[in-house]
Amino acid sequence: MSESTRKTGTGLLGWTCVPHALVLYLSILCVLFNSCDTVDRSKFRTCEQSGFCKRQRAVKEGYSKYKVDLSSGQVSSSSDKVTFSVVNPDGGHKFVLDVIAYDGVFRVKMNEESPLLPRYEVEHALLPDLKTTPMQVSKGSDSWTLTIGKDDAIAQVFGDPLRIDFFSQRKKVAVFNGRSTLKFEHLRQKPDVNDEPKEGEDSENQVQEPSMWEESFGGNTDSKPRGPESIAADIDFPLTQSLYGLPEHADTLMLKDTTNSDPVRLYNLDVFEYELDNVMALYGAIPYVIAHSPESTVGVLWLNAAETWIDVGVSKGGLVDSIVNLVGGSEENKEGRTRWMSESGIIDTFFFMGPTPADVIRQYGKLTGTTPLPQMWSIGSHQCRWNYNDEDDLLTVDANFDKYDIPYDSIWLDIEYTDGKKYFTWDHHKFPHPVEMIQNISSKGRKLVTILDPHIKRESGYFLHEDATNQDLYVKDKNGKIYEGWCWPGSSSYLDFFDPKVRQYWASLFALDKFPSTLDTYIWNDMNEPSVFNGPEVTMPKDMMHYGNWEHRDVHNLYGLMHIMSTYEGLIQRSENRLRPFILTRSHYVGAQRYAAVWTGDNKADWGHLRASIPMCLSLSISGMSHCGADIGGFFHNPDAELVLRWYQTAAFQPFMRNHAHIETKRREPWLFGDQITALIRSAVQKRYALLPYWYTLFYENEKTGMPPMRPLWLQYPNDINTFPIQDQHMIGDGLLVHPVTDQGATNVQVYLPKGNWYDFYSHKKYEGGTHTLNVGEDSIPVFQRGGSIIPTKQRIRRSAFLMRRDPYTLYVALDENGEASGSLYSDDNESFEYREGHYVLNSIKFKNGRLSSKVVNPNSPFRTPEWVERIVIVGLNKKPSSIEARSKSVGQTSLEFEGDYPIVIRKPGVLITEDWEIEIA
Ligand code: NBV
Repeated sequence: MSESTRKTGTGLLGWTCVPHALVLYLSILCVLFNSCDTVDRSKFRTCEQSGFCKRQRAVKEGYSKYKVDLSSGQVSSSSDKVTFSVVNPDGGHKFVLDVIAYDGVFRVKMNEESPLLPRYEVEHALLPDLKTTPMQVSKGSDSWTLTIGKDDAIAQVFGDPLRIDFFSQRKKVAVFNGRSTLKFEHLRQKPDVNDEPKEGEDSENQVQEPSMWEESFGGNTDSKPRGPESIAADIDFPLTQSLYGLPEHADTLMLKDTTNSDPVRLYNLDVFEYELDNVMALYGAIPYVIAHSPESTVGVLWLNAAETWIDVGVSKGGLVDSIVNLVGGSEENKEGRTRWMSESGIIDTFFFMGPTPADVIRQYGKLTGTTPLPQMWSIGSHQCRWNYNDEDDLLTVDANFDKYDIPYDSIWLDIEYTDGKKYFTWDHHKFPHPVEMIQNISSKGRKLVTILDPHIKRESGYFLHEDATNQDLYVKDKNGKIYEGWCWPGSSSYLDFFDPKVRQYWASLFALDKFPSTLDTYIWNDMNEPSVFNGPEVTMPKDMMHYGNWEHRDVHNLYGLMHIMSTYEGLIQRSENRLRPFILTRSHYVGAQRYAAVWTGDNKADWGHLRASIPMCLSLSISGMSHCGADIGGFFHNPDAELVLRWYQTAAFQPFMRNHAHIETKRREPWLFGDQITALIRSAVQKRYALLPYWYTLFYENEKTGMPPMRPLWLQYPNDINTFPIQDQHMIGDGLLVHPVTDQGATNVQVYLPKGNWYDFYSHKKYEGGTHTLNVGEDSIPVFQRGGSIIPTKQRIRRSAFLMRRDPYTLYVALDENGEASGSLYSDDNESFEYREGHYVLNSIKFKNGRLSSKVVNPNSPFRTPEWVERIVIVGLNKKPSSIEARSKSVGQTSLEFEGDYPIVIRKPGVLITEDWEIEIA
C-alpha cells in the first residue's frame, strides 16, 4: 500500500480502488512542488485556528481577579488537604480550590463549585491509592502557608488575587497564577441568538464567538454541545529559564520560547512525515515540565487529557543571557514562564518540589509509576519491516542474522501478516503455520512481535467486529450510533477502551486458543492516537462519545494509554501472571511507562532525524517513558550505507533498538550494505550486547527510583551549567557518556566531559573534564566511562540475549581522583515476575583502598545462577600491582593472574555473583 494511496484513500474513491494513475500523478506533483518531504500543515490546526486556544491566548497579564476566600479554608482531618472557595468577582461564579500534599509534592485542583454538567477528571494516569501526607497549616491575614516536612516544601496561598507561591528549601521555585492569567470558562446554557446580556452576568458570558458552540476545520464540524469550557493558568519558575519536557515533539531538549510561534501543542496525532525543530503535536502527550537550575529543580504536571497548548517564555534575554546571568549570579532574566491552556476538564496541577533533579524524577515516579523491568530480550536488538512478506521471508531473515553473525532478539510483523487487516487473525496464505514459525525462532531464544491496532474492520463475519457490535464495545457518535471512520482496513470502528468490559474483552483475545501464537509472541500497538484517516486532523472527532458519557474531547490524549493498558492485561492473563509483558506503543500519556516501551514514530532517513532521536528520547526519558528508541535508518525513504551505520552506532546506545522501514523502501537488513558496513554494524550491535548487563541493572534501578537509563547530562551534573543545553550526547546511567557520530562525513566530534576523570571505554585513553575534539573514523562510537564507576558487561557475544543469560561477566572499573569506584550488578531469570518475590541477585561493588569488593545486597534470595566473574579491567591505578588475591566462599583465598600495565586485566577471578567476594590488589 503506498503512502500516496493512503493520502487519497480518505476520499470518495475508497481505499483499494484508487487508480494507479492518480497515485502517479500525486507523486509527480509532490516532486514538482518539492513537497513530498514535508508535513501537510493544512491538515493540522494552529492555535489561531483552534477556538479555545485563540480565546485563551488573547488573555493579558492581570486579566483575572479570582479571589480565594481564605476564611472558607477547611483543613481535612488528616491535614493532607486544604479546601478553599474561590470566586470570580466578574459575575460571581464560584469555584473550589484544593491543595493536597503527597511526599514532596503539592497538588492544586480547581473546579467549578457546581458545574452545569460534570467536568472530566483524568483517570488511569496516576497510580491508584496514592498516599497523601499531612501538612502544617499556618493561617495569615492575606495568605495561608502550607508546609510539607520540616519546611522542605512550602505552598503559600494568597487570597486576593488568587496566587500560590511554592518554596523548596526556602527558595521560591514556582508560582501559580502569578501573572493573573487564570481563566476558567464555566459551563453555561447555550444563549439564544437574540438573548441580551443579563444583568450581573460575567463579561466572559457576554462574549459570543462563533467558535464557542460549533467549530469547523478541514471540512469537519465539531458540534460542541457543551459550549466553551476551556481552562488556562500561568505557572512561572523564578529561578530558571532552563525548562525541559512536554514530549512528544521533534524539537530541542530544552524548551524554546514560543512568543513568536505557536504554543507547544499536546494533542495525540498521527502526523505524516513530521518535521524537525517544531512544536506541532505528535503521537504522544505528556503535560509535564521540569524547570532546572543549579539552585533547585522543580517539576510541574498539568493533569489534563484534552487538547492542550503551552506557551513558553524563556527569551527575556535568551538562553545565552540566562547562562551568563547564572554564571554572574545575576538575578535578572532568570525567570522561565509557562502558560497552560486546555480545551476542557479541570485544573489539576502537581508540583514536584525536588530539590534535586533525581528527587523530582523520584517524586514523579511515585505518583505516575515507573517502567517495570523489561524482559532481557527486549533491550537487545530488534528487526522489523513493513512487512516481512511470508513465513519464508521471515525465517530467511532470521537465518541471515546467524549467517552474518549479528546478534538480535526479535523479529516483527507489521499489518500485512493479518487476514485483510483484521487483527487477531493471520493471512493463511502467507503465514499458514504461525505457531511453528514462532517456535522455530524461539528455539534460538528469540521472540516474535506482531502489530495490533485499535481500529476494527467493519466486516460482517469478522468475529471481533461481530462481538464488538453485539456486545456494545465501540465508540459512539453524538447520536448514539457506532462511530465509523476510515483506516487501514477501510471502513472501521474503534473499540472504546475506556469501558472496563471492552478492556476485559480485548485482554481475553490474547489467549493462545484465540490468537494462534505462543508465549514468545509480544505486541506492538500502533495507530492508537487514535489515527483516523478521514477524521479531523487524522483523528477521532471530538464530539464522539465514550464510556461514562464523556466526549472524546475530554479524553483524547488518554486513548493510547487505555489501549496499551488492555493489551498489558491480555499479556498478563495469557501467561497467568508469570511473564513480564512487552508492548511497544506509538501513542502515550502520563503513566504509559507502566505498560509499554515507546518509539518516535515515522521518522525519516536523514541525518536530522538521526540527530533528533537523542533529544526526543531524552525528553521522553525524563518524563517517565524510559524505554525509548527511534526507527534505525529512518522509517520513510532509503538511507545510504553511512547513515544506516551511524544510526546503528547511535541506537546501540539508546534504550530501545529497532531497525524498521516503510513498505516502499528498499530492504535494509544489516548485511545489505556490503561486507565492510556489515562488519561495522556487527561490531556496533556486539557493543550493545556486551553492555546488556549494565542496561539491565539500570532498568532495575529505573523501576525502583524512576531514574531513566538514558539521561541528559544535567540530570547527573545538576550544577554544571554547560550541560544544560547539551543534546548531542547523553549519559547511560551515571557511568557512561556517549557522543555518537551523527553528522554526515564527520571526521571529528566535539565532546564535553564534565569535571573529573574520564576514560575512553574502548581504548581506555584517559581524559580530563572539558571540551575535547576527537577524530572519528567509520568505526568510532565515542563512549566514555566516568572515573569512579564500575560497569558490568558480558563479552561472550552470542546470537541472542537469551543465549548469553548464564555467561560470565567482565567488570570495567574506572577509578576517580581518590582511587575509588562503585557500581551495581543485577541479575534474575530475565523474563518472569519472580524478581518481585525476591528471586534476583543484586551486587553492590566498590573499589577502595586497593580492594575491590562485592556484597550481595539481598543475601537471603532464593535465586540461583551459575553466573561468575571472568575478567576485571581496571583503569586509574597509580601503580602496577605486585600481587592480586581473591577471597570468597567458592574460590577460598587464591592468587590471581593479571596482565598489562594499563589497563590492568585480572584473569579468571572465578567469583560468583551470588556470593560476597573481595579482590585485594597489592
Ligand atoms: O503499520 C504500518 C505503519 C508502521 O510500519 C509504522 O511503524 C507506524 O508508525 N504504521 C505507522 C501505519 C502507517 C504508516 C505510514
